[in-house]
Amino acid sequence: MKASDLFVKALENEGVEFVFGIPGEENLDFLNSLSRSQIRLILTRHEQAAGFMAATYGRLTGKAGVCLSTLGPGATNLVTAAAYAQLGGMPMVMITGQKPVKSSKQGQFQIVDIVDMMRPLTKYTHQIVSGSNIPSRVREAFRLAQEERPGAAHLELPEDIAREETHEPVLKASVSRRPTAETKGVTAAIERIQSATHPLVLVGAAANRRLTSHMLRQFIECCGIPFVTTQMGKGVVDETHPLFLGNTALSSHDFVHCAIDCADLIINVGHDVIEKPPFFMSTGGVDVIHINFFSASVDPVYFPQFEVIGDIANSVWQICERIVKQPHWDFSRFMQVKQAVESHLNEGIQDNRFPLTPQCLVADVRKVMPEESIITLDNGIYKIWFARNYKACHPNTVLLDNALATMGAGLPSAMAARLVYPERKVMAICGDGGFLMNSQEMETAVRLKMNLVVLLLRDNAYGMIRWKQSNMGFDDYGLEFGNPDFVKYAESYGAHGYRVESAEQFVSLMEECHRTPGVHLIDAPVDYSENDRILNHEIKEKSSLL
Ligand SMILES: Cc1ncc(C[n+]2csc(CCOP(=O)(O)OP(=O)(O)O)c2C)c(N)n1
Ligand SMILES: [Mg+2]
Repeated sequence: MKASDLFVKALENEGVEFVFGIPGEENLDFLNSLSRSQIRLILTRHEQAAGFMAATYGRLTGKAGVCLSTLGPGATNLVTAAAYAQLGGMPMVMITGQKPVKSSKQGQFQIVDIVDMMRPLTKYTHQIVSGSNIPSRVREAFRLAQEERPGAAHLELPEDIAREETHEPVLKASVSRRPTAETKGVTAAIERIQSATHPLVLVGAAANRRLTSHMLRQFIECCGIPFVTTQMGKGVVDETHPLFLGNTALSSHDFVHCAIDCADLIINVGHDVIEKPPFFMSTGGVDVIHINFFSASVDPVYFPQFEVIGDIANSVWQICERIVKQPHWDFSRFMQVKQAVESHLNEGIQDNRFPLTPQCLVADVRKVMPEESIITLDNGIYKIWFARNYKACHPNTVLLDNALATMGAGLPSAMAARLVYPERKVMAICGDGGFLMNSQEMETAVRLKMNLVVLLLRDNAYGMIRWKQSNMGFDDYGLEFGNPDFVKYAESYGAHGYRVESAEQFVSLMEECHRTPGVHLIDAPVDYSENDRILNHEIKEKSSLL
């Protein structure tokens, strides 16, 4: 068998459904083998977008998403996506080509040491030097990419190796279960929760990676302990739940931090330091129980006193089985915070000002998106508004990146969500800066006949940085740009383009887009003039009075 055929068989053996990417001449044997497989090639217009799609496929399914590029420039284009998957805990396997390694007549043309380049960005990076190693190296790449904490893995398949004859069989994954927490650690956690007066649950990214939703909800309801979410922990437990207090979109000085400040114990389910801190620990401050698949990396802002390490759902189940609800638990202050959060979240949601205000925009998007639908966010100031104001009802229905926090992933991740969940409504929400970093994928989406809505928030600027600039007392300088006519831009791809002309028209326009097949781009002018007043001042002042 040709080694590239064996490579594709090894991918089939891992259950791979899609390979996202752009082949180069060094991948042509692999591409030819792929053409005879059930695995679908999703040809993209930039390798970075292919990487974002593969990572999001991994994020949604728990199975590594696969992306493909050529050597040199194709592989260097995968760098940001590798970091996105690695920091975000998303399983992804990257396959890159290379010139022949045994003998080559091309000098150093296009040759970069990709294996070394990928080292700080991956859990595993390896050059395949013999066809017979393919089964074990592919299995190892998938094992490491998928095992907690998930991340990126990289395999380089040189041209001459891909063409070799080989006779190895593929290797099946072993039958195994994730390790579970040991009883004494669970007992210590239970005792600490029972002795606390104001325990609070925090739900973070890892809880969104596996099936933890059911057990966690049961635990919260059995004990009646209120919960808050991190940006990447949204939706694990329904945020419309009466015990939901709010999201830690801001790191401090929001209403939700009044609850965190009052808590004497935080039961931290699935958060780790890769996310922007939802709160800051300090010496002599609140105690934290870290419940996660892996132990906590110690950091000046995070040094939990207790750890329950193992499968999260199992740990929560063990705690739930043995914990006794305590009469001295006092959640009255938390519920006061909830009231303040809810009334602040309702402010401005019916504001008919045009251009649209962020509060109104988020509320309108929530109105048109059914509970199980998915929004994917690019990176900009609106991410804070969505994390804070948009209530997620189901796991992984708000896909945002609070780890690498890169721009450019909004559209590709929506496309991956579309492929994984063809029956759900999917909307990408992007700034005019981030959208144009991967807008070429509109062509891919149209070619694949996707039903997809892209909501483009236009302030003709890198708004997030302008907000920070103003917050830091700097003059407004250097962050405004011009834009193409987005309606014509969409149409030039064969997509539908719209421009929002009034606040009243916005909801019906989004509904019409969701009803009509095809790719839709909505150019929505936004009014960010109050970002600084609300996010930097008003929230701080009002919450300090609580
Ligand atoms: C690839 C990348 N480059 C730069 C940044 C820094 N950055 C964060 S948000 C932002 C501005 C985003 O602008 P836009 O997409 O228009 O969204 P807005 O904040 O204006 O709504 C920038 C430059 C980043 N996070 N990622
Ligand atoms: Mg912008």
